[in-house]
Amino acid sequence: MRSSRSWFLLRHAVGLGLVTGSICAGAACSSSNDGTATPDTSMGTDSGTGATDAPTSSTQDGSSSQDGSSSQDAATDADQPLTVANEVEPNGGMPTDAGTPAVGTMVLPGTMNGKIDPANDADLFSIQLAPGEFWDWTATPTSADLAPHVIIFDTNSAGMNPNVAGFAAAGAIAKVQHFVLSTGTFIVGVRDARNVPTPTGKGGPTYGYALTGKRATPAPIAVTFPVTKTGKLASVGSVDLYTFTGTNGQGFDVAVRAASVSSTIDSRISIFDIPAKKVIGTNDDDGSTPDTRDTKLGGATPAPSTYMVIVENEGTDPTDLSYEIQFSLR
Ligand SMILES: [Ca+2]
Ligand SMILES: [Ca+2]
Ligand SMILES: [Ca+2]
Repeated sequence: MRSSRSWFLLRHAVGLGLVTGSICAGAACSSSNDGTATPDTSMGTDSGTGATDAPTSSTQDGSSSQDGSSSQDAATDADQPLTVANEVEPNGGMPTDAGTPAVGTMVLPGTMNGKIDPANDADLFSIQLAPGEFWDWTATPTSADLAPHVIIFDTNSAGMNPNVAGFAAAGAIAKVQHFVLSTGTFIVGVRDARNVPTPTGKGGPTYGYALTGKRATPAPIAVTFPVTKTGKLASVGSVDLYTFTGTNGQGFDVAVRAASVSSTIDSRISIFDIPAKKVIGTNDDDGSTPDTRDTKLGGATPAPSTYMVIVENEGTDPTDLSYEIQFSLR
């Protein structure tokens, strides 16, 4: 019989395996992946500073009209009614007598109040998400004891949703931004970051948290090929978004450079067809370096549409979250 922890980690590991990606809509697309992903280790502090780059609009190439994020399922951050609930244990994924993992349920947008208690506790809540949605998650400790770690993952090992995670130092707020790529059965999990991936005994009655999930409005930076931009993620769990409308049918590549700019980001990129609400591909390693920091994703015969590019960090080092992103035509 599996322990709750092993179930959690199993799913987590499965999710990480999915992250490697390949590509594209249409026939001839390309990408590389290495089949590996950096495990979700803990520790470190959330850089937590700096805002996401402000959207900067740019003129499109005239081949199609730019609609920006107008086709997003926009929702305002403010005034969202939050469903507030308290966790009910057991919810750590321990199989029940029927063999079903014990998982709580969280209604979104909402707040779940819970505790990482006893030591090494994990709290898992099933959630309902849809492709194209953009979610802001925060886990706010109720004392300086908890170093919150939040992960959102798709329980389906054949799904198209990579794990997203964020964490913070003891007493600080962990943040995660999640652009949902595909339909799935999702779980949000809370632990103490120091218990990830190896339990260290952290937890207890003072390790409380308020976990909040709110809809956010994507504010992508509009780009026109070819162009190179630089960016900096706001935290280890934050994403940056870019959008473009078509390339006149011309093949293209989007590459994120982290290693060559001495960033500590372990990048991952995904491309999402906004009106079709369909993920085109995800890549977490372009194979160009011994590590997995750089990524590349593209297509030879892109369909005319408006796309969202999601830039994420799957690493755990917040030292330098800057990066360079290249949009090039073939
Ligand atoms: Ca708990
Ligand atoms: Ca629990
Ligand atoms: Ca990577």
